[in-house]
Amino acid sequence: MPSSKSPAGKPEAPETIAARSAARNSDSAPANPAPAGAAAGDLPTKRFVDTQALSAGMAFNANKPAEHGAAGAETPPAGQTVEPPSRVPTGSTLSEVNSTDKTGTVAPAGVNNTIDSLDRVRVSSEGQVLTTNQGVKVADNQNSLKAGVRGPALLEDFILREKITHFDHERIPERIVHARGSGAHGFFESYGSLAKYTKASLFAEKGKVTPVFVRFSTVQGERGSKDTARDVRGFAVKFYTDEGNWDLVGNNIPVFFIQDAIKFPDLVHAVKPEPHHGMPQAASAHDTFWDFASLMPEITHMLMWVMSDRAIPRSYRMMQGFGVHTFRLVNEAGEAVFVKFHWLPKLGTHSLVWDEAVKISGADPDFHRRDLWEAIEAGEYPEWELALQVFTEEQAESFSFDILDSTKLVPEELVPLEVVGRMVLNRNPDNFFAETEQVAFCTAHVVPGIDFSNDPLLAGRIHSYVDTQISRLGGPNFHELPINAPVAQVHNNQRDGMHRQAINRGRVAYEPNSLAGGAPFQAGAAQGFVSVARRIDAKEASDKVRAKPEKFADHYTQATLFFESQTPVERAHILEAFRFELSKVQTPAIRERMVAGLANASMALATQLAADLGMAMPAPLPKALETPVTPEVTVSPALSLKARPGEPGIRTRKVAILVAPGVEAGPVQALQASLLSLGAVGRIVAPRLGVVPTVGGEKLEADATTENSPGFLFDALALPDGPAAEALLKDAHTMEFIKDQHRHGKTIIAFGASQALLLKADIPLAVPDGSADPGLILADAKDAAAAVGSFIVAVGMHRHEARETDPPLV
Ligand code: HDE
Repeated sequence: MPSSKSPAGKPEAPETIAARSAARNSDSAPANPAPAGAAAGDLPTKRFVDTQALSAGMAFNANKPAEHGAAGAETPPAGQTVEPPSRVPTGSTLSEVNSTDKTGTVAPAGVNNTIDSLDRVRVSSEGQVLTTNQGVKVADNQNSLKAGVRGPALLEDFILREKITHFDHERIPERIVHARGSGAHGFFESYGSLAKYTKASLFAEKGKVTPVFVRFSTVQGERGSKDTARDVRGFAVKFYTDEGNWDLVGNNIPVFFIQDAIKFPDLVHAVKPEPHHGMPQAASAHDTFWDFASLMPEITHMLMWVMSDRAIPRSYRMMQGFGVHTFRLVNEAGEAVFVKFHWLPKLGTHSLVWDEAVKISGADPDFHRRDLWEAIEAGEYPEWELALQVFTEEQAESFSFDILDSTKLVPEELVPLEVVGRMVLNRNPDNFFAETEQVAFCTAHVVPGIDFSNDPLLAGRIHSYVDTQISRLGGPNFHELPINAPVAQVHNNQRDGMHRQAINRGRVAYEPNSLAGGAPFQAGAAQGFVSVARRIDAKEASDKVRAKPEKFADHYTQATLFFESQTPVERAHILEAFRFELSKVQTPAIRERMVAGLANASMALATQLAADLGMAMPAPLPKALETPVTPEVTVSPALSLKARPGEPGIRTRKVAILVAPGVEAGPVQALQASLLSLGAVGRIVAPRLGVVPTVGGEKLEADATTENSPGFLFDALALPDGPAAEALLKDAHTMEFIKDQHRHGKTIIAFGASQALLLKADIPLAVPDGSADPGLILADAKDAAAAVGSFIVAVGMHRHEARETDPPLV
């Protein structure tokens, strides 16, 4: 207790006693300052005295004039602050000095503990006893509490009720789009300083490392839908920079369906399962999507991409990523340039073929999730390089397209890519729900040095993500969820709301203030985020309008560019995809309108499509812009998937080694060893699991079966020598296995006797043009080693397209 005697033991003066008495009330204080020395040894009085001194230190709001007029807009001053005389006046309570295991000690000055590494919330139950959520040990987790062994169950069973109540609420709403996804942790490393373009701290110097969390996703399907649907893939990266979180929420396709955010709900309603019967799941092949598409000609460029093999990637690890919109980079001097962001996969860009994607979706709907998880578990960390296309506003003005139009890309031949860093994903989440499901990306999350352009689609996104997350994640405090919290300090006057976790010290939750010495105070232009002031020029008047810039009206030039830049096989796949999708449409008028629109992008494509759909070729749709646009480039090889084969080799590819009792084990085991040494996986697949008797008595065990792991799940196939081949001849699963491998362009090696299997499966030894099939390797016992060498080279080619015919021969 504070004493009413001075330290020397003399009774205190009446003024001191009065001041100390007054300081013990929380609703008023004397008009006069406390006498000198009254605060000594008396905390309530010290709080009163120090608070008065702190507040008086801010005589007036000195920054007020800087809030007005244009002059200060680009360089707001730092907030006004006063150093408190002690920590007493800024605390919530004098009793903060009393600590328990629960309260902990006084908050360390200027620290927000909620942003500590994820270690603060990791839970390991190794060797621990089961408890309730209140920490009460549970004696019996097998029986509910009953009145007698035959019941009834009792309402007082708080253990049962807590368990079931929590279970009842385990699900949260899924994302309205991009519901199906998979994520991983990793890091970004800058290759050098980008100071000339941007002050963003993650690009400050060579070797600077920033933690990231990445989530890949499909767009249309629900949370439990298949991975291999034909769809654009989300590619969202959260950079936990030391100056706050930057989310680059991109896709694996550099353009988008629409030009203005106001059309997004229409697009999503059109592509989602039709509302009357809830079908089809995770598919655009239905009337409402193509009805909308055929009435929105700006979609044509994006349609070319989503009908291409880009929309059925082999792996998340083998996709490019794009920021899509034009953003801005801003340097220390406040100079801004435009930028487009690109992710380039180290493994190159590779895709499935449609027949394969359809089959995989049945056998393993988690194909991409499993692939990402397994690669990281195996230490085969996926890696991308970040590349920028940087250009000035003057350059942009001269382009034949508008850089604010998200249905257009900037050809690499026009503005080359600058590689500026790399991203490695090297850690799987501990818990799918806590991390991958609760992560909340947002285009509004930018850091100093990165800014928006006027892309009207981007503007809508800046609003949408936070808004949707408030309902998905149950209130406004989802930024406190461990996966979303930044590693940079968080200090502001936002308070309360559902599920608030931070326990803020002190009584001040407003700014300006004098009672907390001004803190937290505005950072000012020197440290804080300042929007680029310079407007993007528009020739049109700056009236309030609902309109689009004129260049947005060119709906077809880049659709043509994309189509013309594809290889013949890629073009054939685009045709087949349109044919499949439109064949699922029930309304002939929609098909007709769609084909008529495509005619404006490629007459060849549209004519063949009309023939394949059994319809007469319609007249091309009228164009919004009849004057032809002269593009800077008419062919861009970089737009083909083949432009980026990635590093050579077969790392992480999966090879089925098909065996049966009576297998010649030697070559099989040698092959499995070679594959492993090259970073690939050879999997022993047999009609049944378990030990497989071999000719030479070697120990061989199958860990997969033709039943649980069909052929299309593998990148290549090896067929064994020995009497096993005869057993396999009688197994129709084997025939399907081989046919699918062949049809999907995969490499097949057949040792000795198993060549009979190829014969039975009707596999031609040559490709349709008569030349030898480079993906078909026949191995004799004597030259087995050389054959394995050729096999590995052929697997490294990924797919043998020379086999392809429409329809398939096998
Ligand atoms: Fe999104 N988008 N989007 N989007 N988007 C969402 O946010 C939206 C767009 C993208 O793994 C939602 O948290 C609007 C373009 C990804 O969690 C929602 C518009 C691009 C993800 C939303 C677009 C994207 C989303 C749903 C047009 C590529 C998944 C759940 C104006 C550059 C992020 C959520 C993750 C998710 C709105 C267009 C990419 C509803 C309004 C263009 C990768 O807020």
